[in-house]
Amino acid sequence: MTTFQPHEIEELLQLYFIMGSTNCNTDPVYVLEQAIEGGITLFQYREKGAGSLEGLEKVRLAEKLYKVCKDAGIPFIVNDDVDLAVELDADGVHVGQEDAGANFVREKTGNKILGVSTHTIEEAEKAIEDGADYLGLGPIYPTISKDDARAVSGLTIIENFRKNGITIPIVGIGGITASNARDVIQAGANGVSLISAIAAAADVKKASEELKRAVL
Ligand code: FQP
Ligand code: MG
Repeated sequence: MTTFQPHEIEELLQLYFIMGSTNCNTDPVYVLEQAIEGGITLFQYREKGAGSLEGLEKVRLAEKLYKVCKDAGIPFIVNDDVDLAVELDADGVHVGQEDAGANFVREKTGNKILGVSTHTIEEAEKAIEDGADYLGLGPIYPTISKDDARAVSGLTIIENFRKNGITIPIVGIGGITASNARDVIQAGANGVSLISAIAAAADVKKASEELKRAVL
């Protein structure tokens, strides 16, 4: 595990790739390697949903992907599973409003990166008070990667958060592609987060490179 300063976290959010085995059409290790070659700046392991790995298999894949990240100098964030993050000594954890509370996660994980999904200014203020390092906002656009996604928020959620004095790092998520990524940054986000636009691409490296150019 590596610790990061706020300005470093802003930079890490630039092209934030999220993935689990069910998002990939081929070997997840290869997909992650290709995405890293294409220029992703941060990775989240999100092993979730129908057909996802459980138990030891979930841990084994996490270990493999963490190693790929470590070798490349890309920080490794675990979605939802605080115990897994602690067990692996991952670089961070991401939790939403239906997951373990951010204050609890902060206490359990020390100075690991803590990301929190928020949908309102109130949730954001609470997350910041609880020690969040960054906020995930979305779905900005319609998405196919999350069955239980909320209503689309559009870019206005990012603009509103900034107008209301939320200054901590923000990453937009949900339906982001190379065509709309620039708009998400222009609305006030520090970066974009995506699953399908990279994991399900025919050429993962090329898709990552295109996204990288869009957010630069
Ligand atoms: N933002 C981000 C990040 N990562 C996420 N996993 C989510 C939002 C969604 O708990 P949550 O978090 O609402 O749903 P799920 O656990 O199914 O992903 F900011 F990192 F891009
Ligand atoms: Mg969650």
